[in-house]
Amino acid sequence: MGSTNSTLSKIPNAGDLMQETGFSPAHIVRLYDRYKALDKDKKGHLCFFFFSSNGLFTKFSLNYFLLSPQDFGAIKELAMNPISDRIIGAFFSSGQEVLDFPSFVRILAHFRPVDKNRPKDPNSPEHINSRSNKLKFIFQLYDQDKDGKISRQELLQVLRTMLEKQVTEEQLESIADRTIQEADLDRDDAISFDEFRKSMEKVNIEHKMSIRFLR
Ligand SMILES: [Ca+2]
Ligand SMILES: [Ca+2]
Repeated sequence: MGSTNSTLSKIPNAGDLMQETGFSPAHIVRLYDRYKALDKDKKGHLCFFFFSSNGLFTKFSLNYFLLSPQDFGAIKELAMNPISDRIIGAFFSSGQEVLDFPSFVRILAHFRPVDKNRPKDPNSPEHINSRSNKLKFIFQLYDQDKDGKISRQELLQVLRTMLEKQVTEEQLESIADRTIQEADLDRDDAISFDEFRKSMEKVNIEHKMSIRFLR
């Protein structure tokens, strides 16, 4: 595509962003077009979507959509999952109100498939889309008060958001209790990041948390 380079030159710090996120020039250009299209009302509003079919860490599937707020509201079964705010919230520092392009790209970079061919250099910093960073990303969605632990309340809140219309409050509580019981190794009734990582050991998070950006 001849237009790739000319668009790329209009994107501030495109080179640094590619370096940081591992996106190719074509990816960056495509994401930039998407960002521009989404931001046409200049509100900086982007809606993300995240839900799990059964709500459990250990068997969870991730789906992701990028929609304008209008589209978002128009799709009924998606509209009952307002968890999108959490994804954005996890990446906003307090006081930040607009999702700028670099932040947008960094969020999406967590969903980039892991490159099998890219050689691992032990001295280079960890890639944004590494397994560990993908897990951290999910963990942050649960850990709303950012104290490094997922409390029963925090877990319940996420489960409620994801499963509200499908299960009763009692079922939600029993899912939360079971999830904590299974993951909570030091018995403090909360799930630390280490415990979370262990509970996800058998989950192919690299695959589940991947989006093909170019089709
Ligand atoms: Ca917490
Ligand atoms: Ca614990």
